Amino acid sequence: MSKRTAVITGASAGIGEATARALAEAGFEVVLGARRLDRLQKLADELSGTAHVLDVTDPESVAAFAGSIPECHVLVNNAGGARGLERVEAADEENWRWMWEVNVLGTLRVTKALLPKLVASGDGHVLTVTSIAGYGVYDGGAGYTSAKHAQSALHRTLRSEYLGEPVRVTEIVPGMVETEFSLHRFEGDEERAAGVYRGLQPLTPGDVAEVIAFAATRPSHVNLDQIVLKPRAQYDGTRAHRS
Ligand code: NJP
Repeated sequence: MSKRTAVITGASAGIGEATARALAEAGFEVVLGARRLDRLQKLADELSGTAHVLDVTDPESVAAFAGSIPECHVLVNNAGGARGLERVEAADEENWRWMWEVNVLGTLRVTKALLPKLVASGDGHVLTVTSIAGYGVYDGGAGYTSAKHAQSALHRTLRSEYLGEPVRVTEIVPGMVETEFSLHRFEGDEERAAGVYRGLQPLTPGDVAEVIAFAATRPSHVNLDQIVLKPRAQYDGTRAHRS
């Protein structure tokens, strides 16, 4: 029997990279997308998968990416991130625009482009990595939390719209995970990024990837709608225990 194909966006780092490894380990043929092709190609070679450059903020790039994929059983919408931590009164519109483009419209574009192939597979599965920021708010976080709320709403609508189709829909809702996420959010400020995780043990990308692989390997009639995972020391986006 030929392998099932899993497409992972944002697979060049963090949760996406770990998910590519976990799904390859679980027996999927992996197709990786991100902007940094050098990192992606190295990982694809290691996993005997395929790498394609992908910028989810660019409709032409998404069309070319989807067009180069012959079949798709599992789609992991993982590409995303945050920029800045300004209060609303000081909001930077460019940061907001980027967060909405990458998290919301990026997820929309890739999902829309691959849905025909997911349905045609006869056993499709869309997993979207949203965030606990999609379920709460925090000071300075409105750009990111609003984008993650919207991404979550888009994803959950799909669950309802595809009832009766051979497509499962799973939302992965992580809390703090130590990746390049905070480094990008704070424009490469390593000290500030490290502060996010100080005094507690955050999740690793592998912790999240294991959960994604678990959801993707349930029998076809089992839909895990939503999985929330956080470090033990984190309550929500505003409260965590730090020693
Ligand atoms: O972040 P990071 P994570 N087109 O920065 C890619 C959510 N999350 O793994 O294009 C295509 O290590 C980028 O690749 P590249 C978060 O919102 C995280 O933590 O080469 N790809 C890289 O592979 C996001 O949705 C935390 O730069 C693009 C990847 O995205 C997901 O988890 C908590 C792209 C980002 O890797 C993965 O983030 C939470 C584009 N335009 C939710 N722009 C957390 N870490 O604490 C970026 O609740 N990428």
